[in-house]
Amino acid sequence: MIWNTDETLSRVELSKLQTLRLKETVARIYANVPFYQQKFKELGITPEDINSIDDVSKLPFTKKQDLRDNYPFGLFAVKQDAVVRIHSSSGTTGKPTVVGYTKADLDMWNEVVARVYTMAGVTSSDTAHNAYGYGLFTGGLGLHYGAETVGATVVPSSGGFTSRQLMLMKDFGATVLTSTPSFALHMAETALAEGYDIQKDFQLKCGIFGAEPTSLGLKEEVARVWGIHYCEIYGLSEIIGPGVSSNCYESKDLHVFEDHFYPEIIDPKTLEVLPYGEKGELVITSLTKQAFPILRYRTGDITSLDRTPCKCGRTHVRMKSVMGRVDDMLIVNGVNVFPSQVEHVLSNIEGITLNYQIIADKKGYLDKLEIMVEVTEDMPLDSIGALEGLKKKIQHELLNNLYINADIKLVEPRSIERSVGKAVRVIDKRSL
Ligand code: DLL
Repeated sequence: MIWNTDETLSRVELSKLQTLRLKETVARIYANVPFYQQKFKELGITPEDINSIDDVSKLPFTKKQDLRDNYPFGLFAVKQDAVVRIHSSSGTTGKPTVVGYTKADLDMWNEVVARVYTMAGVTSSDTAHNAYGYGLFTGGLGLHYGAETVGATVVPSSGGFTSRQLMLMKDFGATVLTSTPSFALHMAETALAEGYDIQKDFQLKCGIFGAEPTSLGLKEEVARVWGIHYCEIYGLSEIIGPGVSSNCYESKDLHVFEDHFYPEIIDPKTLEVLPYGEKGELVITSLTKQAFPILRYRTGDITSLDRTPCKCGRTHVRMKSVMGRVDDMLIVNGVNVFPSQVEHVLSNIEGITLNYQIIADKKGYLDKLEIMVEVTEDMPLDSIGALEGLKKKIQHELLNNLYINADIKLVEPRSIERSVGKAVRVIDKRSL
């Protein structure tokens, strides 16, 4: 089923709608946000220069730092009395980035998340157990109201308290699980350790997972261990929260809800717009947001776009699952290391789980990389021979596939601290 016929507009109709909405957004932003007035002046453009959706490339970029520089409400385009909700990103250092919503923005957000649930096959007959964190993070409330919009029963459990969550999931007969992929895996491990029979005790049919980069191996593991259909959701607070894109039953790539969020791919170094199919940084312009409209936001996420028709009937462009982040790349002794690539290599090795942490440190003048990985339950940690063999295999695969030289530390199952929100995959001690 398709939630909204706007998901199937012809490309010509879609382009007309995008043009109309872009012009409205640009006029509103120019009239109300001094930051953008200044940017337009620097580029020598006015709203009259924007006459078609293709003119988006004339507009200025927006970066995370711009939100910080205008903390907290400097980029809002409406007066405070029209703002009905605030969210913010956690940001480990400095000020968080703050975003605001009018009533109309919340309606639009609920609408796009309802599209996601519908893509995953969720209807009013379902019970959705929502284990995304509630609060300033957009995951909890975003997935919550989308589920209510399709009429599903929502259990707003938020993160943490894993044993209690499992009890509720079983007793309430949840058919849908919404959480980060790493937390879904942690829930399954806990369920097994507590003696649940996953297939008999739970009635899950699908899960809607996102908020963190995830390898195909980890996705397959989540789907396998729970015996469910894995649906991916992508989004970021600066654009709306979860619900910017998601995948249908026909494709692993994610339809971007282009009638609200206009995507481009750029080369992060030259800032040049790249053609469809090429990999680069995803940039998004909001087309309908009121409180916090944003032009050409540089997401930092690496992906590519595909405009070929999808069997599901939706015409919206598809993006590949995020392959990594422009700023997540570790440079270790000159070699570029993407955590998602490490995860991919690990996912093909038997005897270990996908619970791992990459620790970068200094040894004299050189960088040193340690990868801590949990072994599987059946791997005897006291068998020195087996462990040495496994360590060598991991080292060999990392070197062969990614040119990474790393020390491997094998640790017991469930010994790496679990996060209730996004998994912490990298600890860079060099910058401490
Ligand atoms: O993570 C919104 C969200 C909540 C998405 C729940 C999906 C589910 P932020 O905290 O602002 O918002 O973080 C946004 O998370 O730029 C990506 O780097 C990453 N991210 C989000 N979804 C995915 C995904 C929420 N499906 C940042 N795959 C984004 C990979 C993702 N990375």
